[in-house]
Formats: sequence, C-alpha cells, structure tokens
Amino acid sequence: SERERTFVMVKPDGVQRGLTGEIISRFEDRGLKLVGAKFMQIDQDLAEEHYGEHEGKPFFDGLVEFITSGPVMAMVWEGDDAIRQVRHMMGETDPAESAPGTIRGDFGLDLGRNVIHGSDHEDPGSNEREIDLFFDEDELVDYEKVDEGWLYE
Ligand code: YYY
Ligand code: MG
Repeated sequence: SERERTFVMVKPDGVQRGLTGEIISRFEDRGLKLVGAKFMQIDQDLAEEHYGEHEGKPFFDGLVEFITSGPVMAMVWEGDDAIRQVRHMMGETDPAESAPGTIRGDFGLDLGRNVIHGSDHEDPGSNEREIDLFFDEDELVDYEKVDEGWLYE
C-alpha cells in the first residue's frame, strides 16, 4: 500500500483531559511517523472552513463552538495506508459505538466530545486539504526515521 500523510488533531476535550501524550504514543507505537505538529487555538474562520462539509447540519454551530473552545494539538502523521489506519485506530464517529482498544472507544462516551479528528479515507483529498489548511509547507519535516527498515518489508 501507499505511503500517505494524514491530518490528525487532538480536540479541546482531549487536550483538557490530558490525553495528548497517550494519543501521540499510540501512533508512534504503531509505527507512524510524525512530520508536523502545532499546539494552537482554532479561530472561527478556520473552524468553519475545516468543517465546511458539515455546514447547515444541526450540529454545525455546536461543533464550531466546541472546536474553538480551547487549544488543540494539530498533527500530520505519515505511513503506509496512514489515512485509513488512523481512522481504524480512532474508532467510530460516536464513541458509544466504538470498540474498546480504539481511541474513541477507550477515551470517550459522547458523540459531541469524541477526543480526536482524523482525515476521512472515504473523502479522497481531504487529507491534503486539511494539511494545507493547518500547515505551511515549511512546517512539515521530511526525514528518515531509524526504524523504517524494520517496519516495512
Ligand atoms: O469524521 P468524524 O469526526 O468521525 O465525523 P464527521 O461525520 O465528519 O463529523 C464531524 C464531527 O461532528 C464529529 O467528530 C462529531 C460531530 N458530530 C456531531 O456532533 N453530531 C453528529 N450527528 C455528527 C457529527
Ligand atoms: Mg469527518
């Protein structure tokens, strides 16, 4: 499968609950490579653009209010099939429907407080769009990680 980059964000609830390190550790342990990270607070415009696909839906205003309500950890993770693998590790959109062992299944209970965002593998190009929205090109780091020869055949 193909080497990909995906946009991942620990949402304000995850940051406030002290889950940032645990979540980063899970992706590191899996073998994914961190190529960008930014601890930041999202403003209204960025929130509305990031979640533009949901504009007009009943949960949109609450979603924008929530995602701007505190700092987030925005990241780019790279690896084989990274977009789908990250979504798989996240669980379902609703933590209540997410299997134990997944991030949402281990750390969440409520649909509107589901701890983490990851680019959608069912929406091709959403990873590039989200990465571009949050990061300048010179904020992403190209490097070889020492374990790559042991991770991939
Ligand atoms: O990609 P993902 O985060 O799993 O779900 P989306 O369908 O893209 O929705 C984005 C975000 O909106 C979701 O993480 C929680 C929130 N949300 C909601 O509050 N109520 C819904 N009925 C659907 C989504
Ligand atoms: Mg989505």
